[in-house]
Amino acid sequence: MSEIQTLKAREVLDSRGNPTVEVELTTEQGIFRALTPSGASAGQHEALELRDNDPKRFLGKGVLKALDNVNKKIAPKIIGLDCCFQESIDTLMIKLDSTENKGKLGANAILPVSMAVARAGAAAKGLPLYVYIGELYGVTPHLLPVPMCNIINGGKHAGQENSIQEHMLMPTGAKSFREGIRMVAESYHNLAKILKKKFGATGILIGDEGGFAPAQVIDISERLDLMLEAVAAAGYEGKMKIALDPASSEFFYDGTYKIGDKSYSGAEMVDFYVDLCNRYPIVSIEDGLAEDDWDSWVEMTRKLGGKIQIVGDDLFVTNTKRIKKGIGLEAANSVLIKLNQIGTVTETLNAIKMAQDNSWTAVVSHRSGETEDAFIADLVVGTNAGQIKTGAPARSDRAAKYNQLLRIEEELGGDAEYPGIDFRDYA
Ligand code: 2PG
Ligand code: MG
Repeated sequence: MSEIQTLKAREVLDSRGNPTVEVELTTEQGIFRALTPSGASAGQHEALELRDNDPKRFLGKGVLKALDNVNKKIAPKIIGLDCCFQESIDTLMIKLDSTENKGKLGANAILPVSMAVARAGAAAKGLPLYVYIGELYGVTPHLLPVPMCNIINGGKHAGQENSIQEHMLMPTGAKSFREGIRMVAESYHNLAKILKKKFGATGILIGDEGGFAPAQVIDISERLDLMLEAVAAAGYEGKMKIALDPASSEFFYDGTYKIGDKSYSGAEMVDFYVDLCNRYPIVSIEDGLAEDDWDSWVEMTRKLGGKIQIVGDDLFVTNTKRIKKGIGLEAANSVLIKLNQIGTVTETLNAIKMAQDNSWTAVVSHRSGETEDAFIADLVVGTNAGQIKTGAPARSDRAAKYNQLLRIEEELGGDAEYPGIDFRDYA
C-alpha cells in the first residue's frame, strides 16, 4: 500500500507556447509529475479540453479552471488512496465528472492525474513505468515500436489550408529501434540539405511536429518524391516505408474533400489513395477520410485494407464505443491511440485491448502540442503495440519520446524485439 499524500496542478507551457496542465503527486516514494498534450487538428468526438476562454490570459487558452478541478475537486477524493489502484482511481474520476466526454472536469484535468498515479504505482512496486503498464495491461513488454516519423508537416501544423497534414518515414528495414532512429535522423538531415538547396531558408521552416514545412511544395507527389530523394541520399533506399496522415476532417466541407484547388467525393478520395499506393511505398494511411464519413471508410478498407494499414484517429478518438462500431462495419484495420482523446490511462488501455483482441493494430501517438512528458514511450512498449507516431526526430518535445525508447531498448537488452516490416503481424 502506498498512499497518495498530496496532489496539485500548475499551469505550464506546451511546445507551441500554449498553457497546459502539469500535475504533481506525492507518495512516500517521492514526487511524480505528468503533463497533458494538446491537439490542433482535434476530432469533434474527443473528450473535452477545458480552456478558460478568458481573452485577457493566453488569448483565451488558459487552463486555470482545469487546475481548480484538480486541486479542489479531484485531490480531496484521491488523497489517501493507494496509488496502485489505477483502475478504481480512474473510475472514480470518470464518475466524479459524470459526463460522456469529461465535459465537467476536462480531460486535461483528469488525464495528468491518471498518468501521475501510474508513475506513482510503478514506483511503489519498484518497476520501470513500461513494466508496470505491462502488468496493468497483462503482457510482458518486449516489443519496441516502429516509429512513424513526420518529416514533412502540412495542414494545420504548418499554417496551411486544404493540405495533407503528415508525411512520415517508417524505418522498416532496421534491425533495431536504435538503428531505425538513426536512419530517420540521417534522412531528415538530408532532406534539410535538399530543401535548402532548392528553396533557400524558407524551405527549411519547421512545423508543429518538428518536420519541414516548405510552403512551396503543396503537391503530395512532390512531397513524397523529396522524402524518397532524402532517404536515397542517406543510403537507405528500400529500407524505409511511408505512412500518411492527411487529417482529412480538416479539408472536408459538406461532403466534399478539398486538397489544394482540387475537389473530391469520398469515392474519389479512395481512388486518390489507391493511385498513391500504386506509385509510392505507402504502408499506412490515417484519417484518409473524415471523422463521420463511415461509408467512405468502409469503401477504403475494402479497396486497400488487404494491402495497407488503415488507421482511424478522429474517427475513433481512442473511444471503445466508436472502435466497436468501426470493427463491426470493417471501417478500418487499425486505431490511433491518444491518451487525451479519452482522458484516463485505464480507458486508453481498454482501447488498445479492443483493437488487439480483434486483430487490429494500435498506433500510440503524440499530439501536435506536446511537452517533455514521454509517457507514451512507456505506454507503447508496455502494451507491445509495436508502432509509435511521435513526430520528427528533432525538437525535444518529440525527441524526448524517442530518447526514452532508446533507454528502454537498452534496458531490455537481449529481450528487446523490433518488428521491422512485420509491424502489422504483432496485433
Ligand atoms: C494527428 C495529431 C498528431 P493533432 O492528427 O494525428 O499528429 O495531430 O494533435 O493536432 O490532432
Ligand atoms: Mg491524425
